[in-house]
Amino acid sequence: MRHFVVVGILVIVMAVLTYVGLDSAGLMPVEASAQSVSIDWLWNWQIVAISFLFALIVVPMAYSMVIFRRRKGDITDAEHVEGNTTLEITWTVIPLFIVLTFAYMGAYSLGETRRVDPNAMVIKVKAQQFTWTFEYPEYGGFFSNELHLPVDRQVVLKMESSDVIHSFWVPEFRVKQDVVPGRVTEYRITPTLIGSYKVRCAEICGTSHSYMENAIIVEDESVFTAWASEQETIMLASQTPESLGKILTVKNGCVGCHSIDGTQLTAPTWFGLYGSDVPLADGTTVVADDAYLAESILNSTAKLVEGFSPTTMPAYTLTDVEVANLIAYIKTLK
Ligand code: HEC
Ligand SMILES: [Cu+2]
Repeated sequence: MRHFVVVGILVIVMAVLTYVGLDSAGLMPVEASAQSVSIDWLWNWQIVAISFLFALIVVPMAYSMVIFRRRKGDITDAEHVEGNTTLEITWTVIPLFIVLTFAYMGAYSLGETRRVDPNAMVIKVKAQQFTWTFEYPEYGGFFSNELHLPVDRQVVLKMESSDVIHSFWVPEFRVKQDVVPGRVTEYRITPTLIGSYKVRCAEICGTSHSYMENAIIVEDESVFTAWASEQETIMLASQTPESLGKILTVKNGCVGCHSIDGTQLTAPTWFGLYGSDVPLADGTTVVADDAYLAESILNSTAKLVEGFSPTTMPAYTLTDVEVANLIAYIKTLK
């Protein structure tokens, strides 16, 4: 009996220590969405259960190894134990009850994260190798590579992929959703904390998968509206080839691979490209004039830039006018 009391106390102490240790390890980033509350609640109870089960196994094992070890010179057999029905029923029924409770809590939490707010703002998301593009239908359908969100308002992202499977993941929002070609998947989120976050792709989608990060900015409703209205105005006022070209580079995700300021991403930068001598993979050089740019945009593998892979640039279907606008925009980058 004394052993049971001692082990019982040690199990409780160990469980508490394990829980406090895991809890203070800071395994989770900040909680920045309404949906994360029920997920973190579930997670917390799982950590409680895990800490207790860990103590329940490790403490009696270590205790037995020390207290009931074979003494020097002891060559007798251990006491022979037949089955114990009460014990077996207990250790079947209690875990069954715990598992069912967690099943219920899981279902409840899932329901909470999917709770629909009829006033949710729709934002369309396009995932492509290797960037995200956001479209705001409520504001004239402008495109952005940054996801701006108003705080405390539910948004529903309608997500599509133009190539392979990607996965939309913002650790601070907790919820994660795959983006599958040929389907529209939904992601509901109510950001609750103003700040900057990052969406990252959580599905290995190709060589530059790790570059597939875009900024998320959660801001005050008024700041958001000002930003969105400004983007809408810019888009509506965009009539020059240069500005239309710029919009196309966002819409088509070109700027996920090509920088406009000289930074080296996964493709040659466009900064200072126009009129420069481009070294090609076959050892020759070519002057980046209109004809070369047009050819590179529509058929990027025709002349391969030295040091770059022929397969990474997607094949685009663009009209002649769109290509001309893109070139007009690239010309301005110097
Ligand atoms: C997935 C990454 C990716 C995307 C998206 C992408 N490109 Fe490219 N692009 C590349 C790579 C890699 C090269 C260099 C290899 C080659 O020449 O094909 C390149 C080459 C080019 C070149 C020739 C550049 C030079 O320095 O000579 C132009 C022009 C170009 N792309 C325009 C575009 C436009 C316009 C878009 C959007 C409509 C776009 N690209 C989208 C990866 C990309
Ligand atoms: Cu991806």
